[in-house]
Formats: sequence, C-alpha cells, structure tokens
Amino acid sequence: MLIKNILSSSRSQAPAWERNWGQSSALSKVLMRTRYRIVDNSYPYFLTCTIVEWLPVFTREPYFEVIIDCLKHCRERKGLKVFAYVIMDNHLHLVAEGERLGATIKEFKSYTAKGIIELATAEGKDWLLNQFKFFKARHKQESRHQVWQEGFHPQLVSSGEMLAQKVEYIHDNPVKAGLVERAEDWVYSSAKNYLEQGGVMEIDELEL
Ligand code: NI
Repeated sequence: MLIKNILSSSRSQAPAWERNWGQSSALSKVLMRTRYRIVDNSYPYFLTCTIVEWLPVFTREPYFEVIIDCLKHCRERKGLKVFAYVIMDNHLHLVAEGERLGATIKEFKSYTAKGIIELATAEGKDWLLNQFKFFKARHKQESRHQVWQEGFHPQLVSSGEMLAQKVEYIHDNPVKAGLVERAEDWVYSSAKNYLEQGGVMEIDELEL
C-alpha cells in the first residue's frame, strides 16, 4: 500500500492546501491539451462530499472500497460519467456528469453512508459511530447517524480549461497533503488512469 501518514487528527479543519490551486505538473501539461467540448445541456460538475466534522473515515482499504464499489455501480447502472475522482481521508472530489446528477449523488451518499456504518459496526468502531450519532442533524429522522455533511458543493465546469484545472486539482490532493510524491502514487484517484497505468476503477477518460 502506498497510503502513508494518514492524518490522524479527528477534527481538522480544511487545510491550507485545500484552498489553493495546485501548481503545474507533468500531468497538467497533458490535461491542458484537452479537446473536451461541452455539448448541449450536458455539463460536467466539480463535486465535493465531506464526512461530517472532517472525521478521518478513509484510512483503510475496506472503507475506500465502499466508495469505489458505489461509483462503479453508478457508472454502470445510473448513467453517471466520472471524469476524475480522488478519495482522501475525510472527503472526496469528483468531476462528474449525468442526467440526474443531483439525485444520483444523493443516492450515492445515502448508500455509502450505510456501507460505512455497517463496516464500522462490524469492526466495533464505537467512537466513530458515536460521533456520527452526535453530529446528526436534528431534522433528519430517517437515520440515527450522519456520515456525510449536507450537500456536495456542485460547481459547473464550463470550459475545457476549467475542466483541466479541476482534474489537476483533484489529482494533486494527496500530493498537497504530503501523502505521496507523485499524484499517480495515490491508489484511490484517477491519476493512474490518465497515465495509462490502470487504476482501481474504470473512469470516463477525457479525450486528450
Ligand atoms: Ni480535497
């Protein structure tokens, strides 16, 4: 596993690197040549899903797999196009597109929340489960836990340049966090896919 130095602080706020765009890398030069065009009313969006209180949930493979399995399902069955993604310890980013994008992401969050709770229950992670209970929004009656923060901050990606910038930003997350030296060394992102080095799931690669 290339995952190292997973941040252990339980309540860290968004770190500085989250607020700054990445500097250019070899990958960005490839991406800046993108010929991707937005057609009709179908636009990609940059999305962020964050665990409640920035709790570090994704620290071991089974937790990452909950997300990967659900993304695969959404691609295969719900018409979700995933152009880029990264899973960090307490949040994930996507550049995605779909006819029912909002509804699909809502279902994705609900389904993965259940998976995370099941896993935490099976592993006896009472501390984590108690945090999920403690931070549950009062108005939410349908579940006892709150795993994700509300919403997913959709940002319309309206040009090829912006698209390249978002994809690069996504791939740079683990580098900026000091977890890996090169974007493609992070297992749970689409950086490898763009370098023809495989990747843990298929994506809808942009035409480069
Ligand atoms: Ni991030």
